[in-house]
Amino acid sequence: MSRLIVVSNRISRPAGRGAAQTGGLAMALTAGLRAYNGLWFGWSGNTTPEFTGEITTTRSDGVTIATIDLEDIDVQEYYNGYANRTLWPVFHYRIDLAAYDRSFNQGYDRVNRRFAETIRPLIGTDDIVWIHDYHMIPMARELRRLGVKNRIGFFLHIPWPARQLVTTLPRHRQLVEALFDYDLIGFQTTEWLEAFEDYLAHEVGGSVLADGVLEAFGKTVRAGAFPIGIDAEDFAVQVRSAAAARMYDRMAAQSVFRSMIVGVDRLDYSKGLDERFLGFELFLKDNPDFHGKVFLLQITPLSRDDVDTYQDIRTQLDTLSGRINAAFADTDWSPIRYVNRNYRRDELAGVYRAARVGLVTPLRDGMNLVAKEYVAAQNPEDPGVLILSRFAGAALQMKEALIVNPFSHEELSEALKRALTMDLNERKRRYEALFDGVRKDDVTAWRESFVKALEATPG
Ligand code: ADQ
Repeated sequence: MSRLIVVSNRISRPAGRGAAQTGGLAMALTAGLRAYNGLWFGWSGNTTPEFTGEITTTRSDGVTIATIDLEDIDVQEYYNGYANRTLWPVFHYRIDLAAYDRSFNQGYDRVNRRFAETIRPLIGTDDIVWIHDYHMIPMARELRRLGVKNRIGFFLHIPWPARQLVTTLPRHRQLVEALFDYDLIGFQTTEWLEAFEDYLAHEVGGSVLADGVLEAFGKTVRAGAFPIGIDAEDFAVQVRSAAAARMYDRMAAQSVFRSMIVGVDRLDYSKGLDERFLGFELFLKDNPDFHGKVFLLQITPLSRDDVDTYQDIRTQLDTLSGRINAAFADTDWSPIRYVNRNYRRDELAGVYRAARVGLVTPLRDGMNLVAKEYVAAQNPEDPGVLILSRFAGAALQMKEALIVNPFSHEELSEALKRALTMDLNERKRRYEALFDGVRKDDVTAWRESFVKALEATPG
């Protein structure tokens, strides 16, 4: 088959199977590229005083990695600006947090053009190009302008929001039209795909033709739902590792006579952390008999710390966890352990396994891989219970979880009680169905179905 070229904003270096690296998207792409002798192109994460387009190439574990440095202003306008201050909040239903600034648009277009111009000479005639996520929406348009005729696919890792939100974006029409320069657009779920189709029908007179072909702007594009999964095989290796066992023992020693509830999320307002803390607070108020018998371990590495909103939410969560602990703690017990650091994947696997409840309650999430990792880490003989937000893409697949509305503190509180008191038979039944899905719909199935669909497009 042809070579696969993957383009994404950031790159994390492949570190081999079983390596304890982090990152949902990074894990997924590394696994994919290894199978296709692929090339992965993106921003190095470094800045340079003046953009040169100089590519740094390294080869690691069957994957060629090509990176470029960006100027400081690029990072401000494109990454911290249009991507994370405009698109991310709007696509996660937080138009109240979105900033619209002309310089952000310009930076976004400039960086996409720079990416396209730099990678253009690396694209061979038979290569297929797979572009990832909201940072890179106009990249196909730029590549087409440079004469690239190859098949180009796009995958959106985050939700596609309802059209009433998309239309708040000052340049929504151009943004959507740029997607019609791809051969295939992939969404995480049918819900996000339908929202996209709804926008086309109502805003630009588009229509859905047969076989997932969409028509608008006098062009056609194929689109489909391709739910991402975890590298289940690799995760099984992590779960069986010595580091996972050590972490499991450490956590188990902490939870003698106590049940642990775990949350693992980047620090982001879309993850619903304050609502989660408030739901847990209500649970403690409503269930005094659980005092001293349960604690919530919330593992939350800081992210996007250059963006003000992220600093605000950090302060908010510090205050909230402090307040709840002050109100309920006893000499030998604090209800919330709130930890702002990264763990290795094998260590996380041990933490998940030791937790009686996995609490995954984003207010809006493209998919959510933590839900799948939590299930994959469970002991089949004594599995824990997954509580999952109905607003995570994963909820469409993981129906045997306890599905909740994360905005409702009552629902969170009731689900916690139900999970903590669920009998072994019901826990096993739910776990087995969930684990089956996690194993079957893994990252390999995702990658293969997308690449196959892209190869099958008329080009
Ligand atoms: P994210 O918003 O980053 O991804 P998610 O899918 O939950 O969300 O992936 C997070 C990953 O980071 C998981 O693999 C998790 O284990 C890891 N992680 C989180 N906290 C960690 C910690 N403290 N230490 C180590 N690892 C940690 C985006 C979209 C999602 C979509 C993914 C993949 O927002 O909806 O599921 O891309 O498409």
